[in-house]
Amino acid sequence: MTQPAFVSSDEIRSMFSAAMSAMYRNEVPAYGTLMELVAKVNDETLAIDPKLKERLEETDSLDRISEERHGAIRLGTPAELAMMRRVFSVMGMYPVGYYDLSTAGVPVHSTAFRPVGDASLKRNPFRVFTSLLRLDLIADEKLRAEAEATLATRQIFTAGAVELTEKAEKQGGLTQTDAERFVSKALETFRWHDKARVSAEMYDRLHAAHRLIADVVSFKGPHINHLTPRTLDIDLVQARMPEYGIAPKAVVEGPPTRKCAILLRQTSFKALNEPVLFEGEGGEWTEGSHTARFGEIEQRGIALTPKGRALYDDLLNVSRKIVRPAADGSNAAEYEKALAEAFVPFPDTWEAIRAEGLGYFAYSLTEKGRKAKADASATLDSLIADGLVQFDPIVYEDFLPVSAAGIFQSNLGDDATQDFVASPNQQRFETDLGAKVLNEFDHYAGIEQASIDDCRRALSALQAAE
Ligand code: OOG
Ligand code: NI
Repeated sequence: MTQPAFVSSDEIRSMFSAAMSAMYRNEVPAYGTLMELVAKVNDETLAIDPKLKERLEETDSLDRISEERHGAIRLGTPAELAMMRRVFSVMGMYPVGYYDLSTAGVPVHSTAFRPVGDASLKRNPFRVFTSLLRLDLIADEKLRAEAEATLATRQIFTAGAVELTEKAEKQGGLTQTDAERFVSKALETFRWHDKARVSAEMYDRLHAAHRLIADVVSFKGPHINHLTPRTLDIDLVQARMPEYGIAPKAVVEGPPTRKCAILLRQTSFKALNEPVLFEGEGGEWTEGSHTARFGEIEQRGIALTPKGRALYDDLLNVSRKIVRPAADGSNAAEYEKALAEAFVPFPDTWEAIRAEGLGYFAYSLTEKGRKAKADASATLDSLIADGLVQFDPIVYEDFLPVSAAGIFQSNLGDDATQDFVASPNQQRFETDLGAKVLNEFDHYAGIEQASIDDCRRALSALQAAE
């Protein structure tokens, strides 16, 4: 008997992100408008920069350029997090990185479920920034107990999604028919529900403790709170949002505009105030509102080494000591100026970034290197100097805690800043997750090393062929 063929997990992720995009555009029309603007700016940028277009044609699939790169959800319990890991695993998405956001006044810690490996990222780069609410940071014990009790009685996964996840685990994959069913059943978890599970009175108390707590505890599931396409010119999209009737957050998060893009720059439009219904004691529904969902854009640059990242963190700190971006945008221009000035010490050529060991690069043989009788044991620097080996930046595929906090804050309202005692607890997070998260630096270093090994192997083969 022949086994029915399984669909690849990359394919399931592609189906899933397409379904999520369609659902979100339908639920949040402003997001559809943002997508149009992003596609237009990407087209314009490519039209005036044929070199960029050529490079993207070689390294990326140009036709998918404006597709979503990430989304985000916020979970309420360890059990939800553990099950979510299994669901994402079916789609080839694994937990990478640990982000403690308590330091930034947001009572969550997080990871990003994402494809690892070049081929999977190229096929579809979709990832989900996933946060777990930290009820241990709620000071009010009574409220904490109530929130816990409320969360304990919800089931965010459909029976079909659970069943098909188990099936995929047992069989090692899903057939096309099962994969399609899985995608539609898994999607339900991310849907918006306008009927709250708590009374208006409880919602108000949760909201007063922290707006994020109300967002996680009050609803039937962890509605996707934003999706994020890739833009080739984030400053231009930010500047044009108002023309399209959408209100951008005050400033772009992350590094300043540079020739050599580093890490990640992101901005969003402000979360919308949406109608929700609360059930009264007599079973009647009363109208209220909730602010959670928005749209975001991102532009990615090179992954930095621990040394590069430390320099980035230092310079960001320097700029924020000079000007802290105000939520209302009133000092946006000053902030941008301070940020640009603070980053002057960060080299802005690939050669210097490489020479100083600040970024990760993928190495490959040049045209000349592919024909040469080079000494395979020569140093990398001399192979580069001889024009035999070239290097390209490895793209940063993860997130930045300070930026993430900025995105959270701008969508929680200006009054939401709150101090928590910094208390990263990666061990607790991993216990709840039921797995260890991948260390992002090890991951990039591994990609870099593999590319160097490939070069040496190819050079040795050429030498041996003499
Ligand atoms: C997640 C915010 C983090 C990003 O792009 O840094 C994030 C959230 O608001 O739930 O998505
Ligand atoms: Ni985001």
